[in-house]
Amino acid sequence: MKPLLIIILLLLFALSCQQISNNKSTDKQKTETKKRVQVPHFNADSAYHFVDTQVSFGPRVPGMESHEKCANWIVNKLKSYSDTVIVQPFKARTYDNITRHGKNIIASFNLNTSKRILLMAHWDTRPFADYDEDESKHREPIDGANDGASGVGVLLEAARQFGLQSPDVGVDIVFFDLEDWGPPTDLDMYDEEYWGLGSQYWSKNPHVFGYQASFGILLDMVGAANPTFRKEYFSRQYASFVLDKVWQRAFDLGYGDYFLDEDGAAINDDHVFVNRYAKIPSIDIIHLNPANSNKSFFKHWHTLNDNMEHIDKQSLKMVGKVVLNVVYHE
Ligand code: AHN
Ligand code: ZN
Repeated sequence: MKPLLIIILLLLFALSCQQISNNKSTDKQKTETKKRVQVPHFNADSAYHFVDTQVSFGPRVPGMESHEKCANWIVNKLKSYSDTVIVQPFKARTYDNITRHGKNIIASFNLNTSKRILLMAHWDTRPFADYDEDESKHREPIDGANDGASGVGVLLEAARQFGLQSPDVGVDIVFFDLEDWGPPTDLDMYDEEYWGLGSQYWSKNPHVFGYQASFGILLDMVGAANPTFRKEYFSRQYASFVLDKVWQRAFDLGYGDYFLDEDGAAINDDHVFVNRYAKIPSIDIIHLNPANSNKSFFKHWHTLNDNMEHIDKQSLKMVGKVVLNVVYHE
């Protein structure tokens, strides 16, 4: 063979080798950028257990021993996942003109990170089963397995994951007290100010002066079987970009049958006060029936049947996965 031909062949060989190694390095870069976001596994058994434990204390009605005991349990759980747990005691007057004592409970992750996400649920339960079919029970307190405990259970499991694998952003979890002491429906004295007493207090007096977050997500009644989450009205008005972000994640995870692309009714829930007073754009992930339905919420809302029998692990898992995916992609 002629020396020139040999040189040309060698050059071609070298070039093709480089091509292969170039391809290899771009593949590597691709998997590395994909790998950068590692969303931890959400353990639904753990979340379910957290719901069950809250319910096992008894109704978490301020003033009752079960309320106090559950507060201590939540605080200790959070302290095992985060170095920064704050209990914010407050007084608030209920519709009956009685001063009640509440406690908002806050856990923070990545305190030095300025970009923050706020996650919320209420941990108290309703003192009145005013929608129970048995009228004689309308002044009895409820278990609140779904109305209260489900959101807290999901966020406690999220907190456990934040403790195990720190997200890039800062996260603050706030559990509001005294959400559900609004007047019994038969008294016909509805006023939005009677609801969400803990969130009203926190939104006007955040645990850290001047506290801000990029956005907030409230979980309320996320544990019933086959839930339907519709785009609640105030969430649309105040924080449509958050709805878009969260619903897109849910859709990508295959939960489009539950996170519906449908408008939901206006619910005066804790997020309204967070939007109005703390000015943090916040949405409510809340089980809502179609706007024309005669019952807005899940079947056992404010009845004695809102108990562990009607909590579905799959629902907790779905909501937990959506929340973790949102947080770890920020
Ligand atoms: C009412 O609309 C009366 N309350 C909405 C907030 C709520 C009550 N969430 C749970 N219980
Ligand atoms: Zn309620």
